[in-house]
Amino acid sequence: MTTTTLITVAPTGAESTKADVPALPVTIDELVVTAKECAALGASVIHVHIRDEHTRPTLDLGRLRDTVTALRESTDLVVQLSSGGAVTDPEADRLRVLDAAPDMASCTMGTVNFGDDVFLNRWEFIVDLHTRMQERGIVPEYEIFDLGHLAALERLLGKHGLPAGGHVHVDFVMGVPGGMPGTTAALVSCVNELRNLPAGTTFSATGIGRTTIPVMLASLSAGGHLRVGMEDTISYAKGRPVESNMQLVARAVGFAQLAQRPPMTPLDARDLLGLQTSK
Ligand code: KMH
Ligand code: ZN
Repeated sequence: MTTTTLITVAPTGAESTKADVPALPVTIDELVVTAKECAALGASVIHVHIRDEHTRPTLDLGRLRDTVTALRESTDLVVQLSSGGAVTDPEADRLRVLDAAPDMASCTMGTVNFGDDVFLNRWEFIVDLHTRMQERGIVPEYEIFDLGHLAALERLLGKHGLPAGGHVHVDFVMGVPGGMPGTTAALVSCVNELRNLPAGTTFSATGIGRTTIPVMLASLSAGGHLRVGMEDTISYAKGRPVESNMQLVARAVGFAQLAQRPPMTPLDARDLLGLQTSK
């Protein structure tokens, strides 16, 4: 059982609007402030979606590059760019995210219904993303929205080899309407399937909306890591909107400490994830 906890903050996402959620960090400056504060609390990885000047989701390459630079200059967090973007983003734009040279990028392992939308991840697109990341030394976080996505990952690694750095890390994204439920039983099912993946595979988990707390507790008790943030949860408790990403990270740190698995440092996270330890 691991003795520390990797905490990823996912501060923005592509789904909430700034008008509905004014505390959402949408400018580079807001992202940097959030990143610094979350790092000080115990986050070691930041999962980044960016917005344009109108606060709409974008995959603009220049803006992505500026964001990576700004986050690197102001924190030692592992910078993970979303290659998922918004459900409307074309595949070419999603692949181009890698040109911003992040430490990590997400790689979703299959198509999933996503509320009223469809989050499309064709097999050939997944292979393209995985192999381009291998070539560039970008470490993937494989996003698992459903149990079958783990079977797809087993197939991917069997056909195309291990990711850059050699370590496999997955993130269970639970409670998306259309994906697996955010329950302990579903998390245990996923953990059981990890036996088909390379020894040492690690996992984090995040529960969307009101599943955030059950998923957090289940993940900690199963030896997993945590992802929290306003990408996934905008309500702190019934009738209490989230005030900031820091509030969610602080709660995750509290749970991790109660589990006697305090947050790991960004350096330890780099080591765990198979990233180069010099920035
Ligand atoms: N916004 C979702 C459609 C990822 O970042 O890779 C996709 C998502 C997953 O958030
Ligand atoms: Zn995301």
